[in-house]
Amino acid sequence: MKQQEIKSVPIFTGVDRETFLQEIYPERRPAILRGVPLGPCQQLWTTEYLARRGGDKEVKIHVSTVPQMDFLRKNFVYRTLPFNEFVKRASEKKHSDFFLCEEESYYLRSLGEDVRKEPADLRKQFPDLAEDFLIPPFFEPDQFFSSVFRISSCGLQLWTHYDVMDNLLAQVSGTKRVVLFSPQDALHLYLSGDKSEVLDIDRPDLQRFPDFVRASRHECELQPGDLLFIPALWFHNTRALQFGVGVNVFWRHLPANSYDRKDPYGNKDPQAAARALQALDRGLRALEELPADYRDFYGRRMIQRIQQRALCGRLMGAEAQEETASSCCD
Ligand SMILES: O=C(O)CCC(=O)C(=O)O
Repeated sequence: MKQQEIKSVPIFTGVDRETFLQEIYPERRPAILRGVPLGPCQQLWTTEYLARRGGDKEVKIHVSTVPQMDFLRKNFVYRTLPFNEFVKRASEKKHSDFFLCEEESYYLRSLGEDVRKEPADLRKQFPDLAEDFLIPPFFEPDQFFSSVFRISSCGLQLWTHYDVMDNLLAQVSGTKRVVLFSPQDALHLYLSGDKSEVLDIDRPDLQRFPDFVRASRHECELQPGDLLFIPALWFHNTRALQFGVGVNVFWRHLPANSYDRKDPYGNKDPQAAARALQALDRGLRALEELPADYRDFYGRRMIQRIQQRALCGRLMGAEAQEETASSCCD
Protein backbone atom coordinates (compact mmCIF):
# COMPACT_ATOMS: atom_id res chain seq x y z
CA MET A 1 0.00 0.00 0.00
CA LYS A 2 1.20 3.54 -0.75
CA GLN A 3 2.85 5.23 2.26
CA GLN A 4 1.91 8.80 3.00
CA GLU A 5 4.75 11.16 2.15
CA ILE A 6 5.99 13.19 5.15
CA LYS A 7 7.80 16.50 4.66
CA SER A 8 9.15 18.73 7.39
CA VAL A 9 8.26 22.40 7.48
CA PRO A 10 11.43 24.51 6.98
CA ILE A 11 12.68 26.62 9.89
CA PHE A 12 14.06 30.12 9.28
CA THR A 13 15.85 32.02 12.02
CA GLY A 14 16.31 35.74 12.48
CA VAL A 15 13.77 36.64 9.81
CA ASP A 16 13.08 40.35 9.32
CA ARG A 17 10.29 41.95 7.28
CA GLU A 18 12.39 42.15 4.14
CA THR A 19 13.53 38.52 4.23
CA PHE A 20 9.98 37.37 4.90
CA LEU A 21 8.51 39.40 2.06
CA GLN A 22 11.20 38.66 -0.49
CA GLU A 23 12.20 35.07 0.23
CA ILE A 24 9.56 33.25 2.27
CA TYR A 25 6.18 34.77 1.50
CA PRO A 26 6.29 34.43 -2.32
CA GLU A 27 6.83 30.67 -2.03
CA ARG A 28 3.29 30.23 -0.63
CA ARG A 29 4.46 27.35 1.56
CA PRO A 30 4.30 26.95 5.33
CA ALA A 31 7.41 28.08 7.20
CA ILE A 32 8.49 28.33 10.81
CA LEU A 33 9.98 31.69 11.71
CA ARG A 34 12.10 31.31 14.82
CA GLY A 35 13.39 34.18 16.93
CA VAL A 36 11.04 36.91 15.66
CA PRO A 37 10.37 39.30 18.59
CA LEU A 38 6.85 38.76 19.93
CA GLY A 39 7.11 41.20 22.84
CA PRO A 40 7.07 40.58 26.60
CA CYS A 41 4.31 37.94 26.33
CA GLN A 42 6.98 35.26 26.03
CA GLN A 43 8.22 35.95 29.55
CA LEU A 44 5.01 37.21 31.11
CA TRP A 45 2.24 34.88 30.01
CA THR A 46 2.19 32.37 32.85
CA THR A 47 -1.17 30.92 33.84
CA GLU A 48 -1.35 33.17 36.90
CA TYR A 49 -0.48 36.33 34.95
CA LEU A 50 -2.98 35.55 32.17
CA ALA A 51 -5.73 34.92 34.70
CA ARG A 52 -4.96 38.14 36.58
CA ARG A 53 -4.53 40.47 33.59
CA GLY A 54 -7.20 38.81 31.44
CA GLY A 55 -9.75 39.19 34.25
CA ASP A 56 -13.20 37.70 34.44
CA LYS A 57 -14.45 38.61 30.97
CA GLU A 58 -16.79 35.85 29.77
CA VAL A 59 -15.45 33.66 26.96
CA LYS A 60 -17.20 31.02 24.89
CA ILE A 61 -15.19 27.82 24.86
CA HIS A 62 -15.28 24.33 23.34
CA VAL A 63 -15.45 21.53 25.93
CA SER A 64 -15.20 17.81 25.17
CA THR A 65 -14.73 14.53 27.02
CA VAL A 66 -12.03 13.50 24.53
CA PRO A 67 -9.06 15.55 23.33
CA GLN A 68 -9.75 15.01 19.62
CA MET A 69 -12.44 17.55 18.74
CA ASP A 70 -14.68 16.70 15.82
CA PHE A 71 -16.56 19.60 14.27
CA LEU A 72 -18.46 17.47 11.75
CA ARG A 73 -19.94 15.09 14.33
CA LYS A 74 -19.93 17.78 17.07
CA ASN A 75 -18.42 15.73 19.90
CA PHE A 76 -18.01 18.88 22.00
CA VAL A 77 -20.26 21.44 23.62
CA TYR A 78 -19.97 25.22 23.85
CA ARG A 79 -19.88 26.64 27.35
CA THR A 80 -19.14 30.05 28.85
CA LEU A 81 -16.60 30.74 31.60
CA PRO A 82 -14.86 33.81 32.99
CA PHE A 83 -11.48 34.02 31.21
CA ASN A 84 -9.49 33.60 34.44
CA GLU A 85 -11.40 30.44 35.38
CA PHE A 86 -11.04 29.08 31.84
CA VAL A 87 -7.24 29.56 31.88
CA LYS A 88 -6.98 27.78 35.21
CA ARG A 89 -9.03 24.82 34.01
CA ALA A 90 -7.32 24.53 30.62
CA SER A 91 -3.92 24.39 32.32
CA GLU A 92 -4.84 21.47 34.60
CA LYS A 93 -5.34 17.83 33.66
CA LYS A 94 -8.03 16.93 36.20
CA HIS A 95 -10.69 19.38 37.26
CA SER A 96 -12.56 19.73 40.50
CA ASP A 97 -15.14 21.92 38.74
CA PHE A 98 -16.19 20.61 35.35
CA PHE A 99 -19.07 20.48 32.83
CA LEU A 100 -18.87 16.94 31.43
CA CYS A 101 -16.19 14.95 33.24
CA GLU A 102 -13.11 15.36 35.44
CA GLU A 103 -10.65 15.10 32.55
CA GLU A 104 -12.51 17.18 29.98
CA SER A 105 -10.52 19.18 27.41
CA TYR A 106 -10.90 22.89 26.70
CA TYR A 107 -10.26 25.06 23.68
CA LEU A 108 -10.64 28.81 23.26
CA ARG A 109 -10.80 30.45 19.86
CA SER A 110 -11.51 34.02 20.88
CA LEU A 111 -14.28 35.94 19.14
CA GLY A 112 -15.19 39.52 18.38
CA GLU A 113 -17.53 41.57 20.54
CA ASP A 114 -20.45 41.00 18.16
CA VAL A 115 -19.73 37.37 17.31
CA ARG A 116 -21.62 37.38 14.01
CA LYS A 117 -20.22 40.59 12.60
CA GLU A 118 -16.90 41.47 14.16
CA PRO A 119 -13.61 39.59 13.82
CA ALA A 120 -11.65 38.89 17.00
CA ASP A 121 -9.09 41.54 17.95
CA LEU A 122 -6.97 41.01 21.05
CA ARG A 123 -6.59 44.78 21.37
CA LYS A 124 -10.36 45.15 21.81
CA GLN A 125 -11.25 42.02 23.81
CA PHE A 126 -8.10 41.77 25.95
CA PRO A 127 -6.46 45.23 25.84
CA ASP A 128 -4.22 44.60 28.85
CA LEU A 129 -2.82 41.37 27.43
CA ALA A 130 -2.61 42.76 23.90
CA GLU A 131 0.00 45.25 25.16
CA ASP A 132 2.36 42.30 25.70
CA PHE A 133 2.04 40.90 22.18
CA LEU A 134 3.78 42.43 19.17
CA ILE A 135 2.11 41.75 15.85
CA PRO A 136 4.97 40.92 13.48
CA PRO A 137 5.31 43.69 10.87
CA PHE A 138 5.08 41.31 7.91
CA PHE A 139 2.07 42.91 6.22
CA GLU A 140 0.64 46.41 5.87
CA PRO A 141 -1.53 47.63 8.77
CA ASP A 142 -4.57 48.05 6.51
CA GLN A 143 -4.39 44.35 5.58
CA PHE A 144 -4.96 43.32 9.21
CA PHE A 145 -8.12 41.25 9.67
CA SER A 146 -8.06 39.65 13.13
CA SER A 147 -5.95 38.53 16.07
CA VAL A 148 -7.25 35.47 17.84
CA PHE A 149 -6.39 33.75 21.12
CA ARG A 150 -5.85 29.99 20.71
CA ILE A 151 -5.63 28.46 24.16
CA SER A 152 -5.77 24.69 24.52
CA SER A 153 -5.62 21.96 27.13
CA CYS A 154 -2.71 19.54 26.83
CA GLY A 155 -3.52 16.98 24.11
CA LEU A 156 -6.26 19.04 22.45
CA GLN A 157 -6.44 18.28 18.73
CA LEU A 158 -8.24 20.55 16.32
CA TRP A 159 -9.77 19.18 13.10
CA THR A 160 -8.15 19.68 9.72
CA HIS A 161 -9.46 22.81 8.01
CA TYR A 162 -8.43 25.69 5.78
CA ASP A 163 -8.87 29.45 6.11
CA VAL A 164 -9.05 31.92 3.24
CA MET A 165 -6.58 34.48 4.58
CA ASP A 166 -2.86 34.42 5.18
CA ASN A 167 -2.03 33.57 8.75
CA LEU A 168 0.79 33.83 11.25
CA LEU A 169 0.26 31.49 14.18
CA ALA A 170 2.37 32.57 17.16
CA GLN A 171 2.99 29.87 19.75
CA VAL A 172 3.61 31.96 22.84
CA SER A 173 3.83 29.14 25.40
CA GLY A 174 3.68 25.35 25.27
CA THR A 175 4.54 23.15 22.32
CA LYS A 176 2.21 22.15 19.51
CA ARG A 177 2.34 19.68 16.65
CA VAL A 178 0.99 21.04 13.40
CA VAL A 179 0.31 18.94 10.30
CA LEU A 180 -0.41 20.80 7.08
CA PHE A 181 -1.64 19.69 3.67
CA SER A 182 -1.28 21.59 0.43
CA PRO A 183 -4.37 23.06 -1.27
CA GLN A 184 -3.37 20.87 -4.24
CA ASP A 185 -4.15 17.83 -2.08
CA ALA A 186 -7.74 18.99 -1.51
CA LEU A 187 -9.19 16.01 -3.39
CA HIS A 188 -7.43 13.54 -1.07
CA LEU A 189 -8.80 15.06 2.10
CA TYR A 190 -12.51 14.20 1.74
CA LEU A 191 -13.76 17.72 2.33
CA SER A 192 -17.01 18.74 3.87
CA GLY A 193 -16.98 22.51 3.36
CA ASP A 194 -13.74 23.88 4.79
CA LYS A 195 -13.06 20.78 6.93
CA SER A 196 -11.66 17.33 6.23
CA GLU A 197 -13.76 14.30 7.15
CA VAL A 198 -10.57 12.42 8.04
CA LEU A 199 -10.58 13.10 11.76
CA ASP A 200 -7.81 10.79 12.86
CA ILE A 201 -4.97 11.81 10.59
CA ASP A 202 -2.52 9.51 12.42
CA ARG A 203 -4.65 6.36 12.12
CA PRO A 204 -6.96 7.15 9.19
CA ASP A 205 -9.74 4.75 8.28
CA LEU A 206 -8.41 3.74 4.87
CA GLN A 207 -11.52 1.73 4.00
CA ARG A 208 -13.49 4.97 4.08
CA PHE A 209 -10.69 7.29 3.00
CA PRO A 210 -8.40 5.27 0.68
CA ASP A 211 -7.02 8.35 -1.12
CA PHE A 212 -5.92 10.05 2.08
CA VAL A 213 -2.47 8.40 1.77
CA ARG A 214 -1.98 10.37 -1.46
CA ALA A 215 -1.98 13.67 0.47
CA SER A 216 1.56 14.70 1.52
CA ARG A 217 1.87 15.59 5.17
CA HIS A 218 3.90 18.69 6.06
CA GLU A 219 4.70 18.37 9.73
CA CYS A 220 6.32 20.47 12.45
CA GLU A 221 6.52 20.94 16.20
CA LEU A 222 6.18 24.53 17.33
CA GLN A 223 8.30 25.66 20.28
CA PRO A 224 7.43 28.64 22.50
CA GLY A 225 8.25 31.79 20.55
CA ASP A 226 7.83 30.21 17.10
CA LEU A 227 5.70 31.75 14.40
CA LEU A 228 4.17 29.49 11.79
CA PHE A 229 3.30 31.06 8.46
CA ILE A 230 0.18 29.30 7.16
CA PRO A 231 -0.61 30.58 3.66
CA ALA A 232 -4.31 30.92 2.82
CA LEU A 233 -5.95 27.65 1.71
CA TRP A 234 -3.31 25.40 3.33
CA PHE A 235 -5.09 22.81 5.49
CA HIS A 236 -3.90 22.54 9.06
CA ASN A 237 -4.47 20.23 12.01
CA THR A 238 -3.06 21.13 15.43
CA ARG A 239 -2.37 19.05 18.55
CA ALA A 240 -1.24 20.74 21.76
CA LEU A 241 1.61 18.70 23.23
CA GLN A 242 1.34 20.79 26.42
CA PHE A 243 -1.12 23.35 27.74
CA GLY A 244 -0.38 26.28 25.48
CA VAL A 245 -1.26 29.81 24.56
CA GLY A 246 -1.13 31.00 20.98
CA VAL A 247 -2.28 34.00 19.01
CA ASN A 248 -2.95 33.87 15.33
CA VAL A 249 -3.13 36.87 13.07
CA PHE A 250 -5.04 36.76 9.80
CA TRP A 251 -4.50 39.35 7.09
CA ARG A 252 -6.05 39.96 3.70
CA HIS A 253 -3.69 39.36 0.85
CA LEU A 254 -6.34 39.62 -1.90
CA PRO A 255 -7.98 43.00 -2.63
CA ALA A 256 -10.27 43.79 0.32
CA ASN A 257 -13.44 43.57 -1.78
CA SER A 258 -12.69 39.95 -2.78
CA TYR A 259 -13.70 38.65 0.61
CA ASP A 260 -17.14 37.84 1.95
CA ARG A 261 -18.25 40.91 3.88
CA LYS A 262 -20.05 38.86 6.52
CA ASP A 263 -17.17 36.68 7.60
CA PRO A 264 -15.91 37.29 11.15
CA TYR A 265 -13.84 34.06 11.10
CA GLY A 266 -11.78 34.50 7.93
CA ASN A 267 -12.92 31.17 6.56
CA LYS A 268 -15.70 31.98 4.11
CA ASP A 269 -14.79 31.47 0.48
CA PRO A 270 -13.91 34.65 -1.46
CA GLN A 271 -16.96 36.05 -3.23
CA ALA A 272 -15.87 34.96 -6.73
CA ALA A 273 -15.18 31.41 -5.49
CA ALA A 274 -18.58 31.24 -3.79
CA ARG A 275 -20.23 32.42 -7.05
CA ALA A 276 -18.29 29.81 -9.04
CA LEU A 277 -19.36 27.00 -6.67
CA GLN A 278 -22.99 28.11 -6.90
CA ALA A 279 -22.76 28.16 -10.70
CA LEU A 280 -21.31 24.65 -10.64
CA ASP A 281 -24.24 23.46 -8.52
CA ARG A 282 -26.63 25.01 -11.03
CA GLY A 283 -24.77 23.23 -13.86
CA LEU A 284 -24.99 19.92 -12.04
CA ARG A 285 -28.70 20.39 -11.46
CA ALA A 286 -29.15 21.01 -15.20
CA LEU A 287 -27.34 17.72 -15.95
CA GLU A 288 -29.93 15.91 -13.83
CA GLU A 289 -32.41 16.46 -16.70
CA LEU A 290 -30.38 14.01 -18.83
CA PRO A 291 -30.03 10.21 -18.77
CA ALA A 292 -27.07 8.74 -16.83
CA ASP A 293 -24.81 8.14 -19.87
CA TYR A 294 -25.23 11.78 -20.97
CA ARG A 295 -24.63 13.04 -17.44
CA ASP A 296 -21.43 11.02 -17.33
CA PHE A 297 -20.26 12.30 -20.73
CA TYR A 298 -21.01 15.98 -20.04
CA GLY A 299 -19.67 15.64 -16.50
CA ARG A 300 -16.35 14.57 -18.01
CA ARG A 301 -16.41 17.49 -20.44
CA MET A 302 -16.96 19.84 -17.51
CA ILE A 303 -13.99 18.30 -15.68
CA GLN A 304 -11.86 18.78 -18.78
CA ARG A 305 -12.74 22.47 -18.93
CA ILE A 306 -11.98 22.90 -15.26
CA GLN A 307 -8.64 21.15 -15.74
CA GLN A 308 -7.72 23.35 -18.67
CA ARG A 309 -8.93 26.66 -17.31
CA ALA A 310 -8.52 26.55 -13.54
CA LEU A 311 -5.86 24.10 -12.42
CA CYS A 312 -2.17 24.78 -12.02
CA GLY A 313 -1.18 21.40 -10.63
CA ARG A 314 -1.90 17.72 -10.76
CA LEU A 315 -5.42 16.36 -10.52
CA MET A 316 -5.73 12.88 -11.95
CA GLY A 317 -2.19 11.84 -12.66
CA ALA A 318 0.72 12.64 -14.88
CA GLU A 319 -1.22 13.13 -18.10
CA ALA A 320 -3.56 15.72 -16.66
CA GLN A 321 -0.61 17.38 -14.96
CA GLU A 322 1.27 17.78 -18.22
CA GLU A 323 -1.79 19.14 -19.94
CA THR A 324 -2.52 21.70 -17.26
CA ALA A 325 1.09 22.67 -16.64
CA SER A 326 1.40 23.78 -20.24
CA SER A 327 -1.76 25.88 -20.08
CA CYS A 328 -1.44 28.00 -16.95
CA CYS A 329 0.49 29.20 -13.92
CA ASP A 330 3.67 30.51 -15.47
O1 LIG B 1 -3.46 26.75 17.14
C1 LIG B 1 -4.53 26.22 17.02
O2 LIG B 1 -5.03 25.54 17.89
C2 LIG B 1 -5.32 26.34 15.75
C3 LIG B 1 -4.80 27.42 14.88
C4 LIG B 1 -5.64 27.65 13.67
O3 LIG B 1 -6.52 26.91 13.32
C5 LIG B 1 -5.36 28.84 12.89
O4 LIG B 1 -4.42 29.60 13.22
O5 LIG B 1 -6.07 29.06 11.88
